Amino acid sequence: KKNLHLLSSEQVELAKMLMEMGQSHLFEKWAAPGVDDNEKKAFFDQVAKLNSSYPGGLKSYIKTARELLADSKAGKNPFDGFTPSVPTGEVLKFGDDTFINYEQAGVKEAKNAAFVLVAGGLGERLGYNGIKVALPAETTTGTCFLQNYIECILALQESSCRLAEGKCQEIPFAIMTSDDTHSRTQELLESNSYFGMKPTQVKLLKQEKVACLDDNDARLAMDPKNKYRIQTKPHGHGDVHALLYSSGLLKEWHDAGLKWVLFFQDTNGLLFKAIPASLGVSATKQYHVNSLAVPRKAKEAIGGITRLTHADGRSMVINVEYNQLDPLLRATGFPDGDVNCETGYSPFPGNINQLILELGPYMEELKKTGGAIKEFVNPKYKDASKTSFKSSTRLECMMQDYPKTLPPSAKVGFTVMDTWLAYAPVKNNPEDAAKVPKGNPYHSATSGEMAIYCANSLILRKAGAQVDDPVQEVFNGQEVEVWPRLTWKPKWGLTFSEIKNKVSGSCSVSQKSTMVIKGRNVVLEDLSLNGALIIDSVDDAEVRVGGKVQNKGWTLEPVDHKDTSVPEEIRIRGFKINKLEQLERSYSEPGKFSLKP
Ligand code: UGB
Repeated sequence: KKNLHLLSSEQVELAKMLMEMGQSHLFEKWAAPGVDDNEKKAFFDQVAKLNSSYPGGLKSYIKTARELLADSKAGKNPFDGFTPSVPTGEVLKFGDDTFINYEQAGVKEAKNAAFVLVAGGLGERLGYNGIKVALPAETTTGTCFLQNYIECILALQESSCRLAEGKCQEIPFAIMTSDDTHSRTQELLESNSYFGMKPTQVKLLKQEKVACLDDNDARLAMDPKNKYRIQTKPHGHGDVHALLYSSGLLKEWHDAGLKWVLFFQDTNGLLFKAIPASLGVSATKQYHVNSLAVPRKAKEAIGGITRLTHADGRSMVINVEYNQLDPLLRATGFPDGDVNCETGYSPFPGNINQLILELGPYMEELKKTGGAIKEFVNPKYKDASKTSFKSSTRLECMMQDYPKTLPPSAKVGFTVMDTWLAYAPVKNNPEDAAKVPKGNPYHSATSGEMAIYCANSLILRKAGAQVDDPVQEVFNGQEVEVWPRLTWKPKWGLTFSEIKNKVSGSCSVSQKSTMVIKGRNVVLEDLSLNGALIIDSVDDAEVRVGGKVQNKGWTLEPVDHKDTSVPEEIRIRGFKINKLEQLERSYSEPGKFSLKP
């Protein structure tokens, strides 16, 4: 009370609220009036921020925390009354007619879409010192994830525009950052001229952290280093919904006539190969919510898409997080829990957290909820009495839990794609990846890069080229398939039809080969590649590449992930590229050209 004169009237209200909500301990160690006044004011600035950035404010946060902590203490099952079953969804096969038709429909719709990347996570499991979106997706070209994402969106924009006969719209791109990633994301964009996107097309939304909790009464935790600050931790990717809503961005998109919002994560170098077809599924099936999924190995660290049916008749299709699926199955009549079925995979498709939401119904729902997502709490208790925690905890939320508040009438579906086409995230550090049980994916920088070469090789094969089989090699203790290192810019071809149109005659590629296509109108025609080939060209140049390209090429040389003389982004993959010899051509003038060595 003796410090009240320092505060504005709003801050006085916040102080009262904290006292009423059982948070008087926050002030117990405060110095006498007149001492540390600036710190005391800063404390209330922090409280005001925590209050305004949470839907319903801090009071609501503390109330929800008490309820969830009581449920957790009582061991209440969050799925009480629900029985899981395997849902049905759209299962796509790359390159068949259905797939091609969905891709076509998706490209058409893309002009009505907005993209949202959630990139607030630090990636503790990966242990990389930089931001994850700055990591090269592959090191043949060194293109980082953010550049790849932006170039894919621009390529989609152009293809969509072409189909709409020039009625073009810029596809908006929002990135959710956090204090851990915001300035470095901004710098990465600015120092690379937004990778070709217009700066106005990109919006950064920073998520705030939430207050930590010390005990089952939801007493807010003090920052261990500062008695005038509350300790905070990330709230999870679920924040993206409240941020899109409170920033007014959703309304802006809605007013501009957009129809779809596509959410994706920070390190999946394959993702956009699956986007056109899955957007096509959303548009054709009129799904309010469409989750992208891949076949999932039992107990793999990705959530399982599950139908949950309640005893009272309610039913929903929702992601059940990987640590919850096994206990849920065991508790509901599946004594073996989460196990592979005869296909060698879990019957529950794996959620890759790529969501496509129809904007109209999404806006309507958010008007009701403000974007608040059902939260959970995961305290680490000291002992079985569950009365105290090993360290402070906080409420968390996940973006894929959005459908939990939807009415049963909502059309919630999912689309299963081949893993090789759609999903290769970079999440695990080399040590942990090397310990992954055989047959399960590593999800490391090594496997993420190899997956890109594999996918590109398989796509070219399907487009008619003869591409040699991979060889097995071990990098950073992980056995991987090494395919020819084939890469191309998204504008060369994002959909299968686009790529197929650029491969003609009888083309072949040996395993040791590397190919980098940077130009838009490059056609491979009777090309026999056994080495490295790099082609760059301006958009108005049409280059036909054929004949026999033979040289020493580029090789992969193993490096040890502990060798700190090698840059971190290289050593975490366990190899570096030795550029021995290549055929490199650049076409900087418009016109028709032919390269036939
Ligand atoms: N992220 C944020 O933007 N803010 C945060 O506070 C936290 C994260 P992780 P996770 O890929 O297959 C998810 O850590 O959460 C961003 C799904 O829940 O990589 O363990 C972060 O930057 C799971 O169902 O993954 O697991 C990143 O882009 C499964 O689908 C994204 O959120 C799994 O991903 C995901 O964060 C998957």
